[in-house]
Amino acid sequence: MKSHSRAADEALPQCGVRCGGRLRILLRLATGLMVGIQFLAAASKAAGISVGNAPPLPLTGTRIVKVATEPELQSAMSNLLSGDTILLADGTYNLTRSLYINGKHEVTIRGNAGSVNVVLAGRGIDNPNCGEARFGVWSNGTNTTIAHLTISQFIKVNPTDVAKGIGVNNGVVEYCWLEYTAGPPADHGAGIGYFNGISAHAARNWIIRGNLFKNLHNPDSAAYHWNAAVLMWRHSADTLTEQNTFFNVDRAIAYGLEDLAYSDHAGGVIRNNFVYLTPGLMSASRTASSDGAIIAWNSPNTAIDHNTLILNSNVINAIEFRFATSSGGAARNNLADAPIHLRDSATATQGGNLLTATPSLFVNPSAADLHLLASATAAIDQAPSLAAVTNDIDGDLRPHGAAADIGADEFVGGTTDPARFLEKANPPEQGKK
Ligand SMILES: [Ca+2]
Ligand SMILES: [Ca+2]
Repeated sequence: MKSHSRAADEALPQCGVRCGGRLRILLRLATGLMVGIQFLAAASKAAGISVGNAPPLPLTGTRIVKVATEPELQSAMSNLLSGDTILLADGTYNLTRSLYINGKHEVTIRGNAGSVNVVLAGRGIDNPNCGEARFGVWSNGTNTTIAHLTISQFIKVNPTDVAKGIGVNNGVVEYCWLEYTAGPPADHGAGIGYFNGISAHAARNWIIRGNLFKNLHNPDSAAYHWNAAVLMWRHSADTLTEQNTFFNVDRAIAYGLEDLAYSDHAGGVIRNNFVYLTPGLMSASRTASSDGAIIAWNSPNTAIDHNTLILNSNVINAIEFRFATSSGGAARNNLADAPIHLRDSATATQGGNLLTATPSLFVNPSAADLHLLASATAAIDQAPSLAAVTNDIDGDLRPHGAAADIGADEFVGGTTDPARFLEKANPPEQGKK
């Protein structure tokens, strides 16, 4: 089977619009993904906001440019200045052209509130009539923020110089909905089924928080079997990936892939994420080459703490560090039904992990709701305290009770919040099921 290679990535889909030449995709959402970028601030328990609710975001920006129609939106983009906030009125914007943030920085594109009130609709990468609307958003600017939107299509960001690590830094993708709904994308030059949820090159200090990645899964017939939903690589560093739910994805998170002269990724944190794979998702032959659901390959000093992974034997390892350059990292307090693996001379500190988890510990595992049941005493109050992890997937503070809980959920009693965003018919603004 093909591995995810640089050559493949540079053969990215061409579609007759501005996606060829020197452009490299930093952040790419394949056709059929639905993206609901809902809010930027972490859910605030203090404000009485339940999980899934979208706390209001302060409206900031040098200029606030209000738009209510697609032509107004395009006009705002044409006249874009660094520091602009484009504020979209509720509605669906059928894009006639991708939104290009070209050479501008500190740009925000957002709705007023919620996640489903504003929809940016592209035309689809596999649509021969995609025209100038192949992506939702394309950016080469730093500090790009996208919020309170649903985006049907791509977000694409172009780094300046991958080899020198000069990239598009400080991006934020929070509370997104990324669902693959239409089978693997056609072959656009990199093989059938080449996709990622988020694929970032030369990206530093990105935050990927509170998203749902669902059904990013290729059939065995596809050329690519292990596309990561979150792939941060090619001289990326210091990514924070937290509080996300990964449901039936081929690979959840990859920090680095290749054994290069430079760190493919460096530093960063992966914490408080749920990963759930339905039994039988993978064929046995595929499972045999699965490596891990969360991987740090050529990624030194990466901390992978307090994640919950129920893989149901689809993937051999819950977490894998690979290559000697992957040193100085840690895997602590993870709750999983698969091992932590050190491959090709990688090293990592390990402690507090419980790797014999069963579905019986969780509220509704088949729906990727891996919140702990009150009966999950093997995990509750069993984790050594980590100074760097002070909350959980819900924003509940750790430790609650006698000690912190193993895995992504700190059990605080009462009604357990469901996993986020698992049904479009259940808008996250309405919170609980
Ligand atoms: Ca506890
Ligand atoms: Ca909790």
